[in-house]
Amino acid sequence: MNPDDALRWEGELTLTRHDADTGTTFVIRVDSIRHGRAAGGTRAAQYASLTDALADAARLAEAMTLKMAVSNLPMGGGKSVIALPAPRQDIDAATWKRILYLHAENIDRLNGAYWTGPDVNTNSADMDVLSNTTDFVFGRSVGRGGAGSSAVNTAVGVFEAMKATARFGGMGGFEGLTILVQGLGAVGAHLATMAAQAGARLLVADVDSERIAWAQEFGCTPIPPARVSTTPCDIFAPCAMGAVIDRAVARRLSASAVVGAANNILAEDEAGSVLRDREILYAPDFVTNAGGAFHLVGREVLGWDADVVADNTRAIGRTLTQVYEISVAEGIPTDAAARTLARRRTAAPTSLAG
Ligand code: NAD
Ligand code: PPY
Repeated sequence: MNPDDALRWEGELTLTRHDADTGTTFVIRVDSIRHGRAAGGTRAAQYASLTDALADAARLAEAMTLKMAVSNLPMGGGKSVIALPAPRQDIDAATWKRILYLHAENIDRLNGAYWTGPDVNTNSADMDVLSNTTDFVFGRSVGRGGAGSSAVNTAVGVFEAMKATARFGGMGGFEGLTILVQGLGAVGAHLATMAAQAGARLLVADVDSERIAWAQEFGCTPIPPARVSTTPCDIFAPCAMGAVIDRAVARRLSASAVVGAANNILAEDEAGSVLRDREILYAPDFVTNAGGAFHLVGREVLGWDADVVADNTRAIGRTLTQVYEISVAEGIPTDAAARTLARRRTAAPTSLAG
């Protein structure tokens, strides 16, 4: 990671704190509050350096700004990164509780400029713990008055994006399509189930053998995680971590389209250009994975019921089709086209379904 990438950031606010007792470093980055209070989840992971944690938080926060804008949601973008001293599964319950307490204290100090929610390695139970100390939390469990997990709705939105991509790319329906899902976690497992039920052939990769065993039970074919970028398929669906497609991967990818849930799928802008040159349709992640934001912000801020959340989540397919059309009309990669659409939508009056 180039250290300048972390410093050359044009966002609004950064909070950092180190706790020597637990060996944990906390980062909150608010990218933009131009269109509302910033929101975005809390990611807990190990980072090689503070620079890496800052850079990851910056990229994730910017993706939240774009997600809110392109989805017509009246919020800005932010994200938290908790840089752990050990893998999450090796951190004992008391230490994790202390880490969450400190994180909640940090969020509270921002006085509502930033609202958190679940992300990789945090869940609704963790949001319940944070909410003991701060009010600025999305995605508490339903029993505690929150909207609960956003994963199912995220998967529904990604599935809508796949259908729109198959239509736009002339692939037809799902019958006979081969879909490769990387990561069978909370989102990927639902996505694989929906795609299989729609008649697709599923290839799956996960580093967790239990997830693979589960998928094999309903007829999915496992492939080694290291082979995801070279295994031929119609749609590649990254649903594990970000930065999976750099220029080299984009040059060797053997898929007709990339449609996934992971935030920041492209490791670098140039990868989007390579995909375009190779006529591989890339569905920008901040468009496809907005189902989680529709669920959390829709339920907890806008007072939507399940039907309105579903209407807006279905609209992800139409938004993505507009992105593809802009990309063709203006001769630009789809990622740039989605940024253009986000800018247009924040300049125009909001029009949410329902
Ligand atoms: P998760 O932690 O439940 O699942 C991730 C899965 O990926 C796990 O099964 C893990 O074993 C697997 N995995 C990790 N490294 C892998 C590798 N190298 N190869 C293959 N598999 C690997 O996470 P999730 O909630 O399902 O989210 C998945 C992605 O979608 C994340 O990047 C997240 O930021 C993004 N996302 C999630 C939501 C949501 O509502 N949950 C919303 C927007 C974006
Ligand atoms: C994401 O969609 O990437 C998130 O971080 C989830 C989220 C969405 C909206 C508010 C808070 C968290």
